[in-house]
Amino acid sequence: MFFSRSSRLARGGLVAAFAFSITMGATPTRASADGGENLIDFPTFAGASTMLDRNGSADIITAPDGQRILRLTPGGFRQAGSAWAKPKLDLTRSFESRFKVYLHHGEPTADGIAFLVQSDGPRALGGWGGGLGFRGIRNSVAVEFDTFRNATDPSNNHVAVVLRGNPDFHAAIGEPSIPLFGQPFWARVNYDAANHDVRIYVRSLQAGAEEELALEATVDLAAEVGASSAWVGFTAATGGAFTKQDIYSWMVEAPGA
Ligand SMILES: [Ca+2]
Repeated sequence: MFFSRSSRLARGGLVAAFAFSITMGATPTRASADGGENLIDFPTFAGASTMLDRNGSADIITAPDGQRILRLTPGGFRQAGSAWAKPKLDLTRSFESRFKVYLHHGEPTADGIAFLVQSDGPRALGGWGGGLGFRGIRNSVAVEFDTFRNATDPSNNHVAVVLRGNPDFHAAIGEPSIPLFGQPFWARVNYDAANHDVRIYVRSLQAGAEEELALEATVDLAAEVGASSAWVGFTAATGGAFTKQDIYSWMVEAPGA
């Protein structure tokens, strides 16, 4: 494993501190105590417009609380949006991606968001509705947070790993205990490159909430996307039911040597 037990515990504390400071509106400090390297660091999306390629309905907007956020869908009919960080991510190294998600407004809830690594390019954008904005991005691995039950879905509140841009098939699936819609939550995607181990954690922002492991899967990211480095970012979509789907913060960190 890449992290020692003690550093894992330390990281958990840092993540908790991060979330708390953001919730309180303070400026967080960088999580560098373990010697990790911040590859992508958006505590908010202020000033991020030149560092993110955005497609379809995705845009950087000002939320009601004044924070600059990444809004993947603004709540319209049959929308799809994607946003990719300009620098590519080295998939032969371990990394951890943390992001704060808020999916809100509209019933029924639809359709959800996905965190992706993909080698199709910075203009990659997939299909609306159950396509979650990534259907058809063939050289990709998606971690989806799906809030609408399509025919091939187990529920309207599931997390899954999806390969080759086909959300009709889940390589691995989990159903977290927290609601993905209606309340903001933190997600953490941890990739251990040596063991090809992907772990997805979620945690409610509610006081006292504990992080839970929503899903663990074995996926060789570089082999799946057919490249040693790839674009990394988010997609989302709406269909006949439509909601606002926002990312408030996003960090990607490589662990220290
Ligand atoms: Ca779905």
